Amino acid sequence: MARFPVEPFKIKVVEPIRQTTLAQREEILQQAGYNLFAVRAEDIYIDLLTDSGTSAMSDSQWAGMMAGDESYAGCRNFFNLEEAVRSITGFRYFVPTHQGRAAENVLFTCTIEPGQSVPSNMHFDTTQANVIARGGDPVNLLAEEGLDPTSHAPFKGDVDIERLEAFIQQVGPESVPLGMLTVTNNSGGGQPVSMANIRATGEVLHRYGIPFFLDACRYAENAYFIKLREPGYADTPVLEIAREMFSYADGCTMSAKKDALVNIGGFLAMNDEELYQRACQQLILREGFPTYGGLAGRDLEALARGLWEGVDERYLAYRVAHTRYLADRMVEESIPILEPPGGHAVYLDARRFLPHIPQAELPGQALTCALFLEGGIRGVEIGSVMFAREDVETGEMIYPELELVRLAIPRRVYTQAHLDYVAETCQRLYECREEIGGLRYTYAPDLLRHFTARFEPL
Ligand code: P61
Repeated sequence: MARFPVEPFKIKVVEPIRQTTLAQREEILQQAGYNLFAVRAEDIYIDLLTDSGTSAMSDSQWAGMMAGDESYAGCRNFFNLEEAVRSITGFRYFVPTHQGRAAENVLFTCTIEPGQSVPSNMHFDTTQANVIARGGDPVNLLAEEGLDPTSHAPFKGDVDIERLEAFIQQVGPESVPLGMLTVTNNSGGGQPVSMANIRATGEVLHRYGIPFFLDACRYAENAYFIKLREPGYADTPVLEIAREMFSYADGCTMSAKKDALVNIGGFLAMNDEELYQRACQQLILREGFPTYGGLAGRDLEALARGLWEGVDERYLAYRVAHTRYLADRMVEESIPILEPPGGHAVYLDARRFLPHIPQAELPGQALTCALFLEGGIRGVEIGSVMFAREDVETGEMIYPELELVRLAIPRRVYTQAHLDYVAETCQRLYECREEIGGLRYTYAPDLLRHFTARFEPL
């Protein structure tokens, strides 16, 4: 019997993948400086680096690509997208961007002055880096449960409302140009934020006159978790849940490469007309004219259609259960993962997987490399390489509380057999975990270090 809902689609186009030998992988890893971002995708067997831009598009989306109108201004696909964005988010204004970080860049350029702070449950790395790039301070105020990988709390993406209010009072509302929530919380295990918490965040921020933006790239998965887990929502359609989530916010940044099922695209949406006008100026400077914003007409069309497909409940039921299937297989084998699993990924808990490697020796990165060597699988470290920061006063490294390896599941791409292979590879690795050693940097850039850093085994 199938262990999770049968895929609500069938496969029309396939792309071959190939396994390499251990000797080849050793050579590849060494050449890549022990950083899997530097490995060619063709040398990866199962690619779980990211769920971003890696979705399989539907036949409707591909058909939409052929209906792309490549006019510079006012192409018809923009209006299809406008209808989808307005209908789903309810925000009055929006601009397309080429991806999520471009929306962040435009928003923060319009809002943040040097020295100001942007609180959130947990910023993802591009958001954090874009706040810092404006001279701002990204502040994470995740509620405590979210930092405990073993807690089974239903909404481990919730922000700590009391700390949020205390923080605003401490720095003064004039130092907080906006507040954010990342739904679901990608840096903390893909955990959802409850409706109650989204509502309360809006109330606190608005009490101090501070605008509230959602980092909405996985809003549909978040909405589906609300349906599954929050009392009172079991019979509410996901689309309505999503609309309610957005109704408490003043705008959102969106990387459409996630829940809108496209390979490229994003947008920035808001209610404030004056902010919209300034965003248009920034957009023209950085991305393009406001009816295409860094995308081709065909991409706008795929995005408009993908937004609707992303809130389809049969798809979401399959999606969340598909991820859960991999997590359950890991738990059966006692492999330490962050529980419960998120919507888009299973996160290995590198601290408990490799307790013999101290954070200074980068256990998450070491585990990422070991997984590639063992089975040609590519995950991504979400731990010290991505987030450790130097204390400006003492010069000491501050390590993040969570040391994770994320196995992100591309949407509509891999089958149950692929996931079985991943679980079996992790199981083999777990059995010989004591043989895995730490790493040290041979090169580490200042900003978004993990993309281009290089390492060597200790
Ligand atoms: C990901 F290794 N995420 O999860 P853009 N907000 C949030 C994201 O998850 C996110 C963006 C904003 C990626 C891609 C990625 O170091 C990495 O469309 C919650 O990628 O610009 C992206 O959206 C930015 C992977 C990004 C990374 C940075 O895999």
